[in-house]
Amino acid sequence: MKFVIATHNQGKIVEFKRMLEPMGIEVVSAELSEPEETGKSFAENAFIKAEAACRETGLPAVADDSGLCVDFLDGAPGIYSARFAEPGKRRLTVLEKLQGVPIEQRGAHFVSAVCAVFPDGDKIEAEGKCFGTIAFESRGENGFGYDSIFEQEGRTFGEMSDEEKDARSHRGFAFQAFEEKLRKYLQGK
Ligand code: ITT
Repeated sequence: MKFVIATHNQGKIVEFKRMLEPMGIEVVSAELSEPEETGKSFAENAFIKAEAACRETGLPAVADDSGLCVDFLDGAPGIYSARFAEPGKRRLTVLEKLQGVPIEQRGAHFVSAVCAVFPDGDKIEAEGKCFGTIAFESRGENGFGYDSIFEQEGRTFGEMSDEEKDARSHRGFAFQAFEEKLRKYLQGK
C-alpha cells in the first residue's frame, strides 16, 4: 500500500517514514500545494491537508496536524503552533512567556491528529497526546520544532533518541492508533 505524505515539514517527513514503513507502507513525496489551514481543530486541519493531497495526486494521502498546548498560556499556541511567532523564534517566544513561572505551572502537552484520505472518499482518523512540562531553557539537538523545550522526566525530546521519542510522543501514539484502524479498514475492504 502506498501513501503520499502530505506535509512540508522536514521533521515530520522523517517521523512519518519511521512510523509508516514498519507497517509495510510505501511512502511517497509529491509536489503539493499548501492548503490554507482553516480548521478549528487539529483533526479538521489534518483532513484539509490529506484531502488536498489525495485530490492532487489521485493517491491515498496521509497528513498530521499537530502542536504544543501550554497550560499557563491557556492552551496556546495549540493549532497555531506553526504560526505562533517567526520561524526560528518560536521556542524562545514560549520560553519568554514562561519566564519566572515555577515548574508546577509549566505543564504542557503535544497533540497529533493524523488523517488518511483515500481516492474513493474514505478516511481514517487517529489522535495522540503526550504530557510533560516546558523546560527552563532549550536543551538537545535531536528532533525538530518545540522538541528541545518539551521535557518529560528531566529530559527534553531534543535529548532523546528517535526510538525514545517515538515510544512516548503524540505522533507515536497517533500512529499506533492509526495502524490499528488501518488494519481494520483494510480487512473490511
Ligand atoms: P505541515 O502543515 O506541512 O505538515 P507544519 O509545520 O505547518 O507542516 P503544523 O501546521 O501541524 O505543521 O504545525 C505543527 C507545529 O507544531 C510546527 O511548528 C511544529 O514544529 C510543531 N510540532 C509538531 N509536532 C512536533 C514535534 O513532534 N516536536 C516538536 N514540535 C512539533
